Amino acid sequence: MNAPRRLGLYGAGLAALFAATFALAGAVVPDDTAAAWSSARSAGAGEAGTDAGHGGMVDGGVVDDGMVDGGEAAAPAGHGSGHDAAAVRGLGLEQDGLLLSPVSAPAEVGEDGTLSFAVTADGEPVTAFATEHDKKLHLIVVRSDGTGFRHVHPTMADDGVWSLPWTWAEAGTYRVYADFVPEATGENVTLSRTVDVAGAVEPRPAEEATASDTVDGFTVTLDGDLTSSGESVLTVRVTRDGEPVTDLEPYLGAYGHLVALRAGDLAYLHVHPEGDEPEAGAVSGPEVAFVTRAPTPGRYLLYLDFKVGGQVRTAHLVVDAH
Ligand SMILES: [Cu+2]
Repeated sequence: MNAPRRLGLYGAGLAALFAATFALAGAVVPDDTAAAWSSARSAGAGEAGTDAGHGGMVDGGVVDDGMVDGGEAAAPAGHGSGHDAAAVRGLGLEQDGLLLSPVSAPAEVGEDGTLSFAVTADGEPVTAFATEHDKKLHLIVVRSDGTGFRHVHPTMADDGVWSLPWTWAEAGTYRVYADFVPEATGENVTLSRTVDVAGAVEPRPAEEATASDTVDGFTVTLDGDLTSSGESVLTVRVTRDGEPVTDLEPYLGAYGHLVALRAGDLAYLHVHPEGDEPEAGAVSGPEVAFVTRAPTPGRYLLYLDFKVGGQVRTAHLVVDAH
């Protein structure tokens, strides 16, 4: 068999594989999420994105660049441009040569089990992680519509497998992010995979922008503009019954921990707290400030974990970046 013919058959096989993948994705992933994946693929493949299944997909690099690991969107480090600070991240299972293994978790709603995974490099589990925000690894889980947010900290066994007890409260497609700093590079990495949970799914309408949320009697209000043109300061203010809360306790190396995701594709923003790390036993409030930058204009889902009286609560805010 000559080389061009072999390549042609290989290409046909890949095209069939990806046609099947897209059929599946269309069934379980919201249209806007699939569209984002498609446009990422198109960006890396010129006109190929409109030609799936007819050869455009098999060109070298196309698959890696959009479909599987987020490609250039997820790994822009080293370009040295002003866009680096707003890099899109967390949309793929690979970054900087590190891979997120398949995520094992209960398959159905209400089934008690274990969520587990490993981070690998060159086929070997990674076991050396630097401490960042008080933890070696931060696990974020959220459903495709932004509901069901959880921010938790699994433990790692000697073989590099991270795990924690897990039960799903609702069916749907979830994105699972591992946010960590490998000791080998000292560079922050965010990897993710999607996990499907069987059961009836009730689609929810897209969320409206809201700069305030009340949880357990604590009201969290956001001040400051999220922008794509540069870093900005977002300040959250916590009150209870109209009174400022001044006994916010340190949590994950700050007086609160903020996760920001882009609505539509759940791209993960890097957010860092402003100010020095709190000393043990110190309290603060009612305001906590964070610095971040949106990768694009559009709607973003914010989740603030804060700790009062030894209990961590999560407030949910929705903001539009310009
Ligand atoms: Cu964490």
